Amino acid sequence: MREAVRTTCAYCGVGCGISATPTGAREVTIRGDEAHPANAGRLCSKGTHLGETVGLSGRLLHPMIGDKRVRWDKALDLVAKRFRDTIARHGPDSVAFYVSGQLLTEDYYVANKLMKGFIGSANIDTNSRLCMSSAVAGHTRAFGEDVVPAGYEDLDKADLVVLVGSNTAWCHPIVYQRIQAARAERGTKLIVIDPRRTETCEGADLHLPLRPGSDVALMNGLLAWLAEQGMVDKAFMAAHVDAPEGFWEHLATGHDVWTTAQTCDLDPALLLQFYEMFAANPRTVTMFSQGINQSIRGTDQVNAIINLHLATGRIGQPGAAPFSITGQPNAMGGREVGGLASTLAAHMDFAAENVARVGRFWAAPTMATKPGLKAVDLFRAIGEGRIKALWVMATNPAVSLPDAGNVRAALEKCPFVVVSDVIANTDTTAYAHVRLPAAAWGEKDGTVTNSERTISRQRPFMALPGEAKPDWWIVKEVGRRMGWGSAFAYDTPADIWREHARLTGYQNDGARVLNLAAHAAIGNLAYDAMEPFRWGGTPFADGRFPTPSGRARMVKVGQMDLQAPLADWPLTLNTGRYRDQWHTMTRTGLAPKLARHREEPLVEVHPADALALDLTDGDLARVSTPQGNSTFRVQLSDGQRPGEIFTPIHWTDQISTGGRTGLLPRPLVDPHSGQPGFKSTPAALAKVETEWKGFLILRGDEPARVPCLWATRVAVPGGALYEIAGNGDAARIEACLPKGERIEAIDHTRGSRRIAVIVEGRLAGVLFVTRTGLLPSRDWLIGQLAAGDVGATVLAARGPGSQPDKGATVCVCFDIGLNQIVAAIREQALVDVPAIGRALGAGTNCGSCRPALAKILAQTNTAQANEEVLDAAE
Ligand SMILES: Nc1nc2c(c(=O)[nH]1)N[C@H]1C(S)=C(S)[C@@H](COP(=O)(O)OP(=O)(O)OC[C@H]3O[C@@H](n4cnc5c(=O)[nH]c(N)nc54)[C@H](O)[C@@H]3O)O[C@H]1N2
Ligand SMILES: Nc1nc2c(c(=O)[nH]1)N[C@H]1C(S)=C(S)[C@@H](COP(=O)(O)OP(=O)(O)OC[C@H]3O[C@@H](n4cnc5c(=O)[nH]c(N)nc54)[C@H](O)[C@@H]3O)O[C@H]1N2
Ligand code: SF4
Ligand SMILES: [Mo]
Repeated sequence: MREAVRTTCAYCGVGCGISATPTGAREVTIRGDEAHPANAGRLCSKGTHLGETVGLSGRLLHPMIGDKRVRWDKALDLVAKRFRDTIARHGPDSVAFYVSGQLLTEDYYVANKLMKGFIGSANIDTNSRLCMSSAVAGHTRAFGEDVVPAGYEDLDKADLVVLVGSNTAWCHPIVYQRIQAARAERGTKLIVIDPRRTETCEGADLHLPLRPGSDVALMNGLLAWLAEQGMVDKAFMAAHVDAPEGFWEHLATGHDVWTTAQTCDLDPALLLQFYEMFAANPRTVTMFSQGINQSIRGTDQVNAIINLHLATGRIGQPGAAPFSITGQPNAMGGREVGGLASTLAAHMDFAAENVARVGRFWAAPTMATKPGLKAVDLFRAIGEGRIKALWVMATNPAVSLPDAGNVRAALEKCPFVVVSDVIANTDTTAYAHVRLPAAAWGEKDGTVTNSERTISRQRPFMALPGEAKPDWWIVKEVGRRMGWGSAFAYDTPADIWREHARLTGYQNDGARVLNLAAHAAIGNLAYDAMEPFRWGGTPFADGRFPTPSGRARMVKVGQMDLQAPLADWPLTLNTGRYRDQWHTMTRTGLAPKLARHREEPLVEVHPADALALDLTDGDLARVSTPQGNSTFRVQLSDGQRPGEIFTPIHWTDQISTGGRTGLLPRPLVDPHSGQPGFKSTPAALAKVETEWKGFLILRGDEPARVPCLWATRVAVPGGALYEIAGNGDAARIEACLPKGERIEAIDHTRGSRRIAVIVEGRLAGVLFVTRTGLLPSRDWLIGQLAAGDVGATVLAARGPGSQPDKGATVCVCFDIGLNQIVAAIREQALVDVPAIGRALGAGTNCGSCRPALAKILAQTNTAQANEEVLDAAE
């Protein structure tokens, strides 16, 4: 066994430290790094199961031109030549990079420098445009610079935490656990503002299920009420904050409790409870993410929150801050290097003196002098033929951009598409002329910045497989081949780090808070050994802001008009994440344990809507919008508001025939930030009938194309499970089974079909289909993939003395299902989450399922109480 390597988690912006101990060439034991300030040793379900994703299944291992493997030299020469030729013929703005918050800072820096300093265009945008560009725009409007004025320790010190548009329990689980610890230890109050009742609400004191898009009305209403109560911090305002003309007059009308309650569709009593809790707790952290940012008025929503904090002086103080929590592991690093089309570099914009300064520093021949195209506009320009060469790095836009059908049409038309990815076949690489194999997590070497501005090292602990290369290396090789050898003469990530850090300090007299100059003059060994550190200290503690006047700015924001439902599109579609999947599933999709939490893409529907549409749990239904349609499995949920449905963003063409959320949202964006309004799209829902349903289990990781209406794949130990449904003869599905010894039971009258294929004594494939009956639990059959001899009784789908169905997996660490938990609560009269932990182990490792356990406990107790009432009545 080799020594443990300290690195940082591959996934979310919490940025947890990991201690990775390689146990084989592509095997690793993962533990939380106790010395890391972000997590102090804790990891959520995704981090805990990172080890399941480091195999080579599906990896892109060689440069490819079309379907032909080529040498690196050939691929890089082609990329350089095509970009050079396109620029020569059509100018610098005819090419573009579309990059990602999943690049390391060093990768990002090199890509940004090549585009903005040498190609001479700012057409480099990033998936962070879809993620937190409204927060960036909001910070810049209020503070003069994109600085997040909070740290995780503020959550320990706050008396009130308000989560707005954030499903923290699923998306930032370690931060959520920290908030829950503060609740337990200090009685910190927690309020959740989200149209859906998510698991984040399980541990909250108050949940405000507001009408989507009404957050400005809510925040303005609160500020108007505070002003009326005399709770505005006049001294702080006078010393440090400018409010625009008419700001208070604007709030003085139309923001009373009744009007606000009506706009937000909330009970006025609930609203007042929120107001009073906010008023009573000066130490407030308001944490927000996509429910705020991903709106066509996202920037105004951000400023409505910041206004509250400025007006009450709740900023720059321990436990008091507006806190934009970031999604991707290096969303913040991307902002620091300036990798958005709307920023230049190192927290500088395109003001002439900045362009000159950065041009001097880079010794750049052709500086971009104006912002480039933002993601949605950029892909529109590709579709219109204005951009003729595109390089995509570490993102999957064919899935994740709004109106993805049109994005695909644009990619199809683009004369030259390069994709750098770690995975060979994604919905985006399908359009690539050139695919470049990038280094993946565990091989990459560089730095990332988390939500609280802490910079940490990602360190490699595995060798680069095949011909994979780090992203920075790929970009600098293209830069060199385009003729700028000396500007891209980096040998190691440390070379790039030093240059980036120097630029942040270059001619920075304090006007820019971001200044890493103190970390610039370090040697390679010191870079390797770099400990996590946070830049910026406690921003704004002295009440000074990086605006020309040194004062923060309130922004006058009004509630947008909320449309009444449209006749053809009567529902509102909201989209977001699942606890155990990451985005387009290229990596979490490889982990059998993570697949168990949600095995199919669900559309969550309020029971009243389901009744009207004749839908029940487990049906298939088509979600349509003016942009497109896709089919999902129905799940009834009283956590939805009536009229609103929710679908997950994770499923792609690679793993499912349905669940394609990306096809559905409108490509409408916020006017300041260009961030799309992913959370709210007019939609319709209709049942999809099928004549039969079934499942298919196949050994190995070669994906099968199952020819039927519904087929969705998840990884299981040793193979894959497909849930399937369709019309007509199901016999054609048999073509998906491998060749081998067949055991079969086919009942034509009842339309049932059970087939198992045995190869060399081991189970290689199973197909179960029924037209009328029920299907057995898949668990035992899946277990047989790993077992040795399989007997002739395999079609019974259960072994001797096999256990009852465990139900949907809740705790992935210990593989505990819903049915087991309900049974234990009932039989052992368990009263709280720790008691469930003692009885079953569930929730005692990573803790990600504790909110789910709390919910199951409450539901089981209610069901039991109802049964007792009924019993008593009889
Ligand atoms: N498990 C998991 N974790 C992740 C990720 C992942 O893919 N999987 N991705 C990471 C990334 S990149 C990101 S950006 C973050 C995202 O983290 P979050 O922002 O927490 O996640 P989402 O599920 O996108 O949306 C958050 C919530 O906003 C609510 N919402 C919708 N409309 C409104 C509204 O009008 N007002 C309010 N107040 N709320 C609204 C939704 O109902 C939803 O519950 O997660 C990060 N962490
Ligand atoms: N409807 C809807 N759409 C959304 C959202 C939503 O809430 N609703 N959320 C948006 C948000 S916030 C985000 S952040 C995006 C995320 O959307 P994407 O960025 O498209 O999603 P990922 O699956 O993370 O894509 C990352 C790609 O990079 C590859 N990759 C991983 N590591 C590396 C590496 O080191 N180098 C290279 N070159 N490639 C690598 C992966 O295999 C994968 O193909 O989705 C956005 N889209
Ligand atoms: S909260 Fe989970 S996914 Fe996010 S960084 Fe920590 S371990 Fe990784
Ligand atoms: Mo994101």
